[in-house]
Amino acid sequence: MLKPEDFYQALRDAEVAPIEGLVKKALAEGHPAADILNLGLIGGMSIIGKEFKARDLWVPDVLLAARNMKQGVEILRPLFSREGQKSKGRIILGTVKGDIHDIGKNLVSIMMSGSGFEVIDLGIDIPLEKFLAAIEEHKPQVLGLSALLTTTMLEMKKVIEAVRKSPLSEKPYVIVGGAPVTEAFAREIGADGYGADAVAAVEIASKLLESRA
Ligand code: B1M
Repeated sequence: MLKPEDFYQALRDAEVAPIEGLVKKALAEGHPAADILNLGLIGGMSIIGKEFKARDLWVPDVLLAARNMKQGVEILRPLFSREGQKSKGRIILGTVKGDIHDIGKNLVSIMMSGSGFEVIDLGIDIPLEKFLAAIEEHKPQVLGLSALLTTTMLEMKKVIEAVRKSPLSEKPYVIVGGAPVTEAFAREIGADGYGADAVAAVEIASKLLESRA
């Protein structure tokens, strides 16, 4: 049985070796990669989040945990990838302006690639002009926005409005997600879809493309 507390301990370590060891051990024991991700890494990170909120941890501790988490995710990445398959559609992903959180967005990127989407990941702290330029250049069917702060959630609304008002002939569907984002908020800001997690993001993007076909 995978215990989030074990992953929490390894995420808090100053070295990356413990988290790498834990992920590799779980794989060797036959745990599915999705369980290691959801129960282990995300479970451990949610304990970090609670302690950060309670001020039992500080930004440097969380930065360390984020570095360790990324390392753990990298080990799992190939297990979610499906190289060489026909593209299901193109998606541009990015964390909106003012926001540098990217662990969740990176998971969405991994799951999208693993499900056959061609992913163009713009990164973090992306201003709306950059989203618009990338849409014009790459002509994606879907734009995915991530935000982790209550303050930056509102930036998503600005991006959606700018996409809708733009003179682009083929406008992408816009899906949104991130810890503070809800289905109701997504509807309120005019998004086409909301994903509570990375798997849900893939499901909604796939559904939207099916409805267009
Ligand atoms: Co920040 N941080 N942080 N942080 N941080 C939160 C978000 C916070 C909730 C912590 C807390 O107080 N409990 C809080 C926000 C409070 C609020 O807005 N109400 C907070 C704060 C306050 C801050 C700073 C302001 C702290 C400071 O400087 N004083 C600062 C802001 C910097 C900035 O962005 N301008 C800051 C900084 C940081 C670090 C840099 C230290 C680090 C980020 C490192 C990195 O990402 N590279 C960090 C971290 C790690 C966190 C917590 C602890 C963990 C976030 C995380 O990675 N979770 C977080 C606490 C929490 O969320 N409980 C917190 C794991 C990840 C897998 O989940 O990102 O939710 P998540 O992604 C999920 C879903 O949300 C969804 O799928 C993912 C997989 O299931 N999803 C999508 C995400 N994007 C999606 C897009 C989709 C669909 C689904 O469609 C496109």
